[in-house]
Amino acid sequence: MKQRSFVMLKPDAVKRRLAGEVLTRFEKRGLKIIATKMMIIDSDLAKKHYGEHSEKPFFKDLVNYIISGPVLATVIEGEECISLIRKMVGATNPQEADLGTIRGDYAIDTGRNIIHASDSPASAAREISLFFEDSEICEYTLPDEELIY
Ligand code: RTP
Ligand code: MG
Repeated sequence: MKQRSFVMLKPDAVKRRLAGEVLTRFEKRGLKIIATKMMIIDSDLAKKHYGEHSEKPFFKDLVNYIISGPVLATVIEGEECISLIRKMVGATNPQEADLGTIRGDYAIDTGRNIIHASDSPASAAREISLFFEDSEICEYTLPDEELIY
C-alpha cells in the first residue's frame, strides 16, 4: 500500500549541513519526496507535534531543541514507506542505532538525533496536516517508478 510519511530534518542536521546527504538516502532507496520546506518552528507547533511527550521529563529540552534553528520538513511517499523510513532512521538513541541507519551513521546523542519520522499511519496523517497545506504537496510520477516497483 502506498503511504506518506512526515520526515523532518532537525536543526542539528541542517546546521551540520547533512540535509542533502540524508535526503539523498531516501531518494536512492527509491522513495519520492513530494513536499519540502525549510522553516523555523514556533513553540506552539513544536508542542503540538510532540504532544504525546508533553508529560515526559525531556519535553522542555525537546521543544527547545526543535525550535533552536531551521528544520527541513518533508513529506515522503512510497510503498509501505512509514516503517521502511523508521528502519532507515534507526533507534531513538543513536548509541543503540545500527550502523547503516541515519542515526547510527551521523548522530551520537538522543537529544541531537538529527531526524524525525512518523511512527504510524495515524501519526503521519496528523503530522503532515500540522506542517503542510494540501496545496504544498506535489503529486507526480517518477520516470523510473516502473523500475523501482
Ligand atoms: P522522533 O519522534 O523525533 O522521530 O523520535 P523517536 O520516534 O525515535 O522517539 P520518541 O520517543 O518519539 O521521542 C521524540 C524525541 O524526543 C527526544 N527524546 N529524548 N532524553 C530522553 O530520554 C529522550 N527520549 C526521547 C529525542 O530527540 C526523540 O527523537
Ligand atoms: Mg517519535
